[in-house]
Amino acid sequence: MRTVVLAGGVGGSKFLWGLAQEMEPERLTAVVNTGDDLELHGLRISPDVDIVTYSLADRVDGDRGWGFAGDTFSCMEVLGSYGRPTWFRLGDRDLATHIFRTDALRQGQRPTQVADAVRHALGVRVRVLPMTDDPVGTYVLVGDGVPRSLHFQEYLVERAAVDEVRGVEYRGSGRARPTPEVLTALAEAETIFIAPSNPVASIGPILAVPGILRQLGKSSAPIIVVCPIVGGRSLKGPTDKFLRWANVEVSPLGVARYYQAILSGVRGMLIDRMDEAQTAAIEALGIRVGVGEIVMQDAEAKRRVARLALTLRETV
Ligand code: FO1
Repeated sequence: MRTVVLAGGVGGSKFLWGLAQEMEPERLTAVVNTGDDLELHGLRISPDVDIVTYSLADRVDGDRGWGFAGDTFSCMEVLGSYGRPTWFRLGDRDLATHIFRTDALRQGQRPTQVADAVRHALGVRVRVLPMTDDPVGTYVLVGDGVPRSLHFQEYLVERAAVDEVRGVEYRGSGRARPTPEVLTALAEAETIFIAPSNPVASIGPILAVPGILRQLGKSSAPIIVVCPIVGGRSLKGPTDKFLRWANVEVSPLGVARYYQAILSGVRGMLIDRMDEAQTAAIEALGIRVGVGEIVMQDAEAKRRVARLALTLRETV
């Protein structure tokens, strides 16, 4: 069954890793958020694409959830001594990816081609597609009074997501075009999963690309959401802050309503056993609910969540 997963970084990569063990990886395509991309030290960095690729290659640092396992940060140390900012830590091995990407883009390759070259070099059989080849930047408005606008990575990493979210902008998304690869993958998909990533900051930029939303609207493939909220809390990062800003209840029901307001094809949602009491309310929206343990702390848990999602797919 040809399957597409809309994914952000860490949550998306765990779900994809599990799916890649439970189905034929060649039938799986990840459409990955690029709103978190940034340029630092003259290098083009695409964190979510890299996290997904390194995870699928079994090369990601399991504790951090980003970068290569066993990486060192010698280059950062020296850059720091030159007075360069070091809040966004690029490992020595990771830098090779950014150098390769930056050089290839300068030579005229598309981000999609670069991502494909990296995943092939790392032996990844799942197709990893940036959501667009056009520039999109997620910005977060923070502060009382006159709000300040921070790039998503400044908000998340430099300021450790301490600020309340006052607004979110997906700059460039209105002009961004989906790539032919993304359009074909969506058109051919028999199942579309939305990974347990931040619905506003990670999946939001993907859905903000008009051509992607249009193609999702045309698709007859069921859309199945893996819930990023368990027991009223985010599985990872500041998802709750983003949901509150969007006036979305921090619960599976809130997430179900949020996606249903944007997408017509939401047919299933996988929620945690802890939230089982919300099943009837979500099913009243016309969304079939699957219940299980969805926190993905180890390899077996990732595989279990993938199996639960695939089983739910059979019932919608
Ligand atoms: N996250 C951090 O919390 N601190 C970092 O210094 C950091 C560096 C980094 C470098 C490359 C990369 O691919 C990801 C990196 N991340 C870092 C993760 C990243 O900020 C986020 O987890 C994602 O963008 C959100 O999905």
